[in-house]
Amino acid sequence: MYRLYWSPGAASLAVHWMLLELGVPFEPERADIDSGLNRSADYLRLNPTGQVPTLVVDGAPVTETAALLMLLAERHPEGGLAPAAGSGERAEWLAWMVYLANSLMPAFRFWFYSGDAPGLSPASLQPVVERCWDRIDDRLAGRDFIVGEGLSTVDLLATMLMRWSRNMPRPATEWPNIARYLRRMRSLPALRLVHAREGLTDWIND
Ligand SMILES: N[C@@H](CCC(=O)N[C@@H](CS)C(=O)NCC(=O)O)C(=O)O
Repeated sequence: MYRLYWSPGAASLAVHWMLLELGVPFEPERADIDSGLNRSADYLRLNPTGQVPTLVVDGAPVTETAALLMLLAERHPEGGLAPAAGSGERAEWLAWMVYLANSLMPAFRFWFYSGDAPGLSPASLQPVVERCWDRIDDRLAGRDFIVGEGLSTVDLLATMLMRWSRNMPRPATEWPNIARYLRRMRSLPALRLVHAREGLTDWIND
């Protein structure tokens, strides 16, 4: 059994979505950022950074969104959310997971939490994010998924990050291949379900 500590629309959404996509049992536990639950003494004991997500796996807390998606893919290979180890697509999958975790994740962190990166202005972060959309948009030309022929953890992470851009000066939907890709992603039942469970009504029906 897993226990997921989550906050609406936060980085935990990708892990929440994956658990629903896999159909595995889990206990959702709110660690809402807006109400400060992520800073409670109990939560800080589990995750001293106070960030979400934290997933308790076999009694031990595990953190970092990309790592959690990869861990869940490894523990549930039957879900098909990662190419098989040793396959040609596996290297691409690894590279895309690490790319998203190294590029967009920190850029968004600094965008939303400017105190983490004093001196980095929104104006300096915007081109960093937009260069990532350029690269992802190129990748999506003629493709339905970022890696391979089916949904993978890369799509879960990328889609969540695309949602985060919705109020930026140029949201990801301004890139044509990403816009087409998101129309498809937004129709996926588990993505719609996670939005409903997290009480999110914006973006999913755009
Ligand atoms: N590197 C972490 C970043 C997670 C993160 O930044 N989470 C944000 C929400 S999107 C958070 O918990 N913010 C509350 C805080 O930092 O106090 C990961 O990939 O999981």
